[in-house]
Amino acid sequence: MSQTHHTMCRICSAHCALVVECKDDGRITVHGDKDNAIYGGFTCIKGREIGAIQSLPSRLLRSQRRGEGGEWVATDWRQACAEIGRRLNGILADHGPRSVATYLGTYAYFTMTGFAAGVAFTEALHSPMMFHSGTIDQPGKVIAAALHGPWLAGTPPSDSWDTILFMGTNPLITMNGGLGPNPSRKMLELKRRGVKVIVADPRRTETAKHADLFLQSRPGTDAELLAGLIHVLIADQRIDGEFLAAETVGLDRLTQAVAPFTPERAAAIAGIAVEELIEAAHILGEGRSGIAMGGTGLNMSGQSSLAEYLIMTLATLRGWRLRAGAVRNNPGVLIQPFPPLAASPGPFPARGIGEEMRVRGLSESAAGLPTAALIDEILTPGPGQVRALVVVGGNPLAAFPNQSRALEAMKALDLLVCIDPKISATGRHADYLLAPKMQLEVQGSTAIYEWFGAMMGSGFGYERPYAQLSPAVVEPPASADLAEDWQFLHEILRSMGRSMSVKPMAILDPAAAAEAATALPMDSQPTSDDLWRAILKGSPVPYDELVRQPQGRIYDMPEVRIQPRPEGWPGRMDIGAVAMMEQLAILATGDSPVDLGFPWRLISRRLQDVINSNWHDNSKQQRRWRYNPAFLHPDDLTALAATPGDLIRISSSAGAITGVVQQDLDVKPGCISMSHCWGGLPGDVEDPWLTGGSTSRLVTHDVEFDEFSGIPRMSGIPVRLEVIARLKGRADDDRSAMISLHDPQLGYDCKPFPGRSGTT
Ligand SMILES: Nc1nc2c(c(=O)[nH]1)N[C@H]1C(S)=C(S)[C@@H](COP(=O)(O)OP(=O)(O)OC[C@H]3O[C@@H](n4cnc5c(=O)[nH]c(N)nc54)[C@H](O)[C@@H]3O)O[C@H]1N2
Ligand SMILES: Nc1nc2c(c(=O)[nH]1)N[C@H]1C(S)=C(S)[C@@H](COP(=O)(O)OP(=O)(O)OC[C@H]3O[C@@H](n4cnc5c(=O)[nH]c(N)nc54)[C@H](O)[C@@H]3O)O[C@H]1N2
Ligand code: SF4
Ligand SMILES: [Mo]
Repeated sequence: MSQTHHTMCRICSAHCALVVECKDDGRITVHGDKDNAIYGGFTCIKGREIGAIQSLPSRLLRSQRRGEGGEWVATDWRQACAEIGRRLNGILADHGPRSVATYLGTYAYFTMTGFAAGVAFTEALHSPMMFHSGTIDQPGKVIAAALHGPWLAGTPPSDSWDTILFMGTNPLITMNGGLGPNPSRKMLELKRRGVKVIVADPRRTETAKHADLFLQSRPGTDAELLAGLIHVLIADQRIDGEFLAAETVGLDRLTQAVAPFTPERAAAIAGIAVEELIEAAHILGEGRSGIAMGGTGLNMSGQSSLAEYLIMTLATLRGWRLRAGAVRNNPGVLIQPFPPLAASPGPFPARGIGEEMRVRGLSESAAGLPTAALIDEILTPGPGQVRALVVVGGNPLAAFPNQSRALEAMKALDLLVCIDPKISATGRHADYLLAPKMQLEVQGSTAIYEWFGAMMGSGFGYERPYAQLSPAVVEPPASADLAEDWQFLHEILRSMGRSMSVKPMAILDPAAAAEAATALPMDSQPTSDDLWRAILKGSPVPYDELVRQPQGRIYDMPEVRIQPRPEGWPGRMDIGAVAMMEQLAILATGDSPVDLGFPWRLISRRLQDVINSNWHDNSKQQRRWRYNPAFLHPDDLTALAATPGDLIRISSSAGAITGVVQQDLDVKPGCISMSHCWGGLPGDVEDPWLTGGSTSRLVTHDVEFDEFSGIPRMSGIPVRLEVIARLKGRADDDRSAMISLHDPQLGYDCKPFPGRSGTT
């Protein structure tokens, strides 16, 4: 007899519906739920391995503290929390609330409990220093919304689209915004309907292979490319004049600011043919409904806020906004969406809204605290210096820019605590490792995906009133001593004599959410149910109804129609935001800076089978790649006199790493495409075939950065390449065949490797 349970995968934002079968012998199998109306059985290898990753040898089954001699000592988790509480009390008493910071990473978001509790924890300490991965991801989205002003009704539904523009995103693989859950099905559907897809990316991505027009643009030129497209749209009068007159201000300023970006000039900067730019503008200009969506590539190449602002502005110029009278396709199940109004509240402050950083003139922005500045906040002495860091579901030493400086920062802390199921790169320098339960062992919901949808419009989230809330489906191993991520934070606060008040994430309006916060009991251990009720307080469908449908469903909801803008409503979207027009004026003055000596550009990308620094050690997820190859166009291999399998040294102004060369016809010549969050730490003996290389080590965090969010240039990084070891023969797995060209020794043991080293 086996038992079947329903749950959802929380490994990436898509939250696919899963069926988990627990066999009598303890084995579990996982597959997509074919009966699910939204996903239709769609999953990826990561989700299907969700059971396997819980029993990897690297998994921590007990919390650990650092012993006298620096060794790890297993400890009762409550005991560890009490010790952490004592040390935090000491640091707070000596240095004040600003000395304790939190960093909420990917799995704070995807568990959602980590995020809600992380916010509550930081607030309970009265610390303003809550950092999260959003400001080293796509912070330009929120900055753009602030400068431009959101459109409350949202974006038009995908069945009305005839045009899509993707820039620096590959949603078919990453589930980033654009194609929703089950993106391959959506892409086929859209293509069948004749929707025109334009993709701008230096790499012909899996998504780009479906494009009607692929612009193989140069990294770091999205703003110029967008300015050129907008130039043509305005010149050809391919803009929705009536909508713009009624709902926006700033068209004159925009027209003037894009004037220098003639199609010829913009195309030359972007490294594409002028005919391609004009064709793209024509496709966009014909489109009656659609979306324009940027991703991490657009945000990481030095133009985050401006490029996101221009892509948002382009959609507004075309009038791609849901209008009065239309039916809202998802009135909200777990999350209260913005009011159904065909109106904008207008711009809101993009920066300078909260805590000032002590460095580089940065401050809290609409996108949160600038995470790249956390490194300096730890390393810069003086009042307010950060001395303790609590990391929830994140891995700063893999993910933060400038790995060498980040390492110095982690080492400089008086106290580093990681809530993480493994000893991550960051965990190696922690004082405490708190071992959490993993996804199948805890209750979960699809709320974070709906939340992304409510915040960012269609292409994220669900287009139907779908939701899933499921209980834990398996017990943790009998020998384990684990707690849920939020329980650690509650227990630390309890030991410190503090209270914990959780704001509902179901309510988007910050003031209303603060009003509806739930104070958790501190004299007893609250249950998961207590926490989820607090997170989902105010959900359009009541919690008690949600728990009755653990397999997820589309709810019958009353129809919501978009209402016209109320009489006297003052807000208008600003398509000529002065700060952005100033940035355009600077771009218009000259060519991009020349990085002498660093002729190649290292561009970011994601690998299909792993996510960030996670589960690189699971054999089924290593079938394609065991490491992060350095993908280069064959022309560049010729220029370097390199063959696939050779080792190259990749150097930037910040540092150097070693990469294994792979040939890839899809990469733009002059670019080297490599995934992030691999490699060890500076000082490690790194085997590029086993650990890969850390692209963060090539990033400076304080030289070129976005003035709003502080995100530095993490893609389009100027680098130099040099072959350091060549294959003797054609056996590209046989490492005994490697000959070092420069170093007498490669620094690691070149034993032959079983199995192939990967295929494209
Ligand atoms: N399989 C898998 N899925 C993931 C992840 C993962 O690691 N693996 N990570 C998750 C996370 S944390 C996130 S934030 C999302 C991100 O989702 P995406 O943003 O879709 O991520 P990428 O696939 O890296 O796509 C970025 C693209 O930008 C291109 N690019 C690089 N520089 C530039 C540039 O200057 N301009 C333009 N136009 N393009 C550029 C790259 O070639 C790449 O194709 O994915 C999530 N999903
Ligand atoms: N150079 C470069 N740098 C980048 C990027 C890039 O493209 N290029 N991408 C950036 C982006 S988009 C992001 S989002 C960041 C990623 O930033 P992070 O979120 O800091 O990094 P991850 O590697 O996702 O770390 C997740 C950690 O959570 C742990 N974890 C897994 N499951 C659970 C769980 O259930 N509970 C808890 N508590 N922990 C869990 C994992 O073991 C891992 O250590 O990196 C950024 N850095
Ligand atoms: S696409 Fe994302 S949510 Fe779906 S199975 Fe894969 S990792 Fe899980
Ligand atoms: Mo991310």
